[in-house]
Amino acid sequence: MLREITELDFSITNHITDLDLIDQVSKFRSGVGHDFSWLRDFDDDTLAAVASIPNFFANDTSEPPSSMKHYFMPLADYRGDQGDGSSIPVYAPFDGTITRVTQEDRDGEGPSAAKIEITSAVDDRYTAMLFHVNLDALYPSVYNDYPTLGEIYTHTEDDSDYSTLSISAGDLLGFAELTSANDFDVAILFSDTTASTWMSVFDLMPEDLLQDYDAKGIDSTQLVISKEERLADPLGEDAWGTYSAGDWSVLSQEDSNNVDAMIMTDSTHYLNNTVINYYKDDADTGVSTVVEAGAVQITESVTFDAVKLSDNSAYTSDIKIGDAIDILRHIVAIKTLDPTSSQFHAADIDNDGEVKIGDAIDVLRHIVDIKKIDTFDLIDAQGERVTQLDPDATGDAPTWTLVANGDVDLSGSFAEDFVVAVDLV
Ligand SMILES: [Ca+2]
Ligand SMILES: [Ca+2]
Ligand SMILES: [Ca+2]
Repeated sequence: MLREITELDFSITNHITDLDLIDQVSKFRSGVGHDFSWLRDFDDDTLAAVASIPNFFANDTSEPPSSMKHYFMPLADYRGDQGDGSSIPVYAPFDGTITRVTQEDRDGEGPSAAKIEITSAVDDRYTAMLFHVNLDALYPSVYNDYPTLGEIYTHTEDDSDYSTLSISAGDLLGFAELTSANDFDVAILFSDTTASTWMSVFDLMPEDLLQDYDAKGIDSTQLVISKEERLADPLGEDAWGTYSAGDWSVLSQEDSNNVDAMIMTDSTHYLNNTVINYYKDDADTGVSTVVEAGAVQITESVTFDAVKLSDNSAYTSDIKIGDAIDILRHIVAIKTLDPTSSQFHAADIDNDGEVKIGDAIDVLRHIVDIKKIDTFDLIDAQGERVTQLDPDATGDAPTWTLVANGDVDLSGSFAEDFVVAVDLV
């Protein structure tokens, strides 16, 4: 289920990696890796020493032990024995500036690329931290490293050989270091003058990016374990270091590859449980597509000018005199229809691209039962009528809306069994 559509105070604008290459994502406040909440094991002297270092760590001591970041585990071909440091891209989630780069080791097992910190250009309270990245040569390998902290940490001087600290959302920062490793990780620190706390990148993700996870079967709300849930179900000492399925969400890679288009009946519902038949010049082309929860697969190429639904009970038509009047009003320019609107496409019954008297007559004929109108248009996101299925189309699956010809005021309705709410998919 998609999160309720709400205005985010701040949002990321780009995925941090290519979702087609990812098998699993760990949950915020999971038991993966090690405690990553606040510096509960630091003594007071050390805490005092790090307090003045910007974006050192979260200091919200109300958090129970958990991993307040997300680990991304690539597909099996790209991790562990098959892992390398040059296959899984890491992208900048938002516009910003590199504020720190440190060289990492992985759980004390030796060098493991860089941690890069990017502070937002829009709101500098937000800093993304991306771990284990083999950075592109554009960026410094060390920048603004922490000061030496007694025996705990030794400062490294800045790398002066770099081209830029300026980052745009979607910039390729480098590739995740996955040689003999299973995952890489991402954290977001929210830091104002009084407090700093870790946030889930999924709580900052706008709807269009969440939909890409949704398309892979990921319910993004399940990627965040709330503080209340974690307090009620604390992680034991033995939680760390072993794989636990409950800590991860698995992306479904097969399903998404099979979805070529999504069919909606209105802005909040997908068509469901039926078959679309494709027509050209009033004749059935013989091509049809099954629709399940909006998703269709396109396996054949066809040119068409209208579609019909195989199941007559899916839709209750409501073509009345008011629809004819809407067409006449458009013709005499009393109330013109925007040519990219569903109403216009509904009014253009013969799909010749114009709304004319012949369309009004078609509606009247339907009303007096001389000639039934039972065709629909498929309208793309730009408000254009779709006229072709292309099985070789690449890129994201387009979303098309079904519009009933003749029903200019869009008063017809789909039966409950044949639609599904967008947020339930
Ligand atoms: Ca039409
Ligand atoms: Ca027409
Ligand atoms: Ca109507």
